[in-house]
Amino acid sequence: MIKEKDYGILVVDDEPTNARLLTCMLRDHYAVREAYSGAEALQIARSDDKPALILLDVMMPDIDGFEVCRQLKAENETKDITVIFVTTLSESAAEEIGLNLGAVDYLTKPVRMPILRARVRNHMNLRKQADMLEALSYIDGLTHVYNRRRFDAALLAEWQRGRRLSRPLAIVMIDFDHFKALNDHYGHGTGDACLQQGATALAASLRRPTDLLARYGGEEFVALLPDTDLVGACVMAETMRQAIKALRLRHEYSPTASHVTISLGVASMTPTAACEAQHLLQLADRVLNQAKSEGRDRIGVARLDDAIDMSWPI
Ligand code: GH3
Ligand code: MG
Repeated sequence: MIKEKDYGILVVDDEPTNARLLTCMLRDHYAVREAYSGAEALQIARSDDKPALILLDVMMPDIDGFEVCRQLKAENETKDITVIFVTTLSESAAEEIGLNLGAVDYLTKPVRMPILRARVRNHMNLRKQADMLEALSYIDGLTHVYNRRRFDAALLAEWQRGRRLSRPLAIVMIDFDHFKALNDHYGHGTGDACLQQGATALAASLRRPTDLLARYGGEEFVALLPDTDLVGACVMAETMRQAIKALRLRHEYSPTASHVTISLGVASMTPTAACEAQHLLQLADRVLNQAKSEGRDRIGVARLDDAIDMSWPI
């Protein structure tokens, strides 16, 4: 989720008095920080507490503003930070260089407060709209949990993180049982409502802020659980199974139970260079299918042997 505090400003100028002046013009509306060199600006921009927008002086003794901007735009973590150049240089050549490097705007000193505030406000609004659109593009329209696109990106990121830190990563695949029969007998609207309530209950079962629930497709969902071993993931899977059961959604046409149930597949492994994230997913999918064939409304658990088998094509 995007928080208002994520929209801070960094003012960069080797002359502290200049930086102070801009800070004073903006601090009533934004959280403003200052940096007095290119190196310091890059360090703050690369930190966990990065600014949303940088007001960047061009002429600085060590790393100049153009170079700071070039580095910011070249790195994935910092490329989305909005950069506005502030300089005494008024030649169009300098402005052109700045804009071509990826800055969105260019202000010349002396900066007038109403102009500065208006430009910053406009660029912040654009930034917020872009962030909101991006966030929406990761949400499933029917159930409002994350979609497959978000899951795929998160799986890759968590796989790499797990590999770096040698921490286990778990996946729980979740599939509603006899869902076609539910649609056929109660109608698609009831099916949709069931998926909505089910997704909400599944998402509420997750405890850690790093856990993620996504709709994988149709009536299939997936939970991504970083830093979670097989035992921990099984506990989560059972919590989710019980949460769906507790909804008591009527399903008289299910051969498994009189209410809606789910089957789950659980897999966990510590990522290594020899293996890809897709293997973990296939492993969870495989044991989910086992749970289905063994009677549904149950949890399939991947054994270590299954993980070894995965080195062979399936
Ligand atoms: P199993 O227990 O083996 O999983 O049986 P199933 O009937 O759940 O599985 P199957 O793959 O045969 O059918 C899945 C059904 O889920 C068919 C499809 O129409 C329904 N479905 C998929 N997405 C949606 C949706 O967004 N809304 C509704 N109402 N139904 C959906
Ligand atoms: Mg199903």
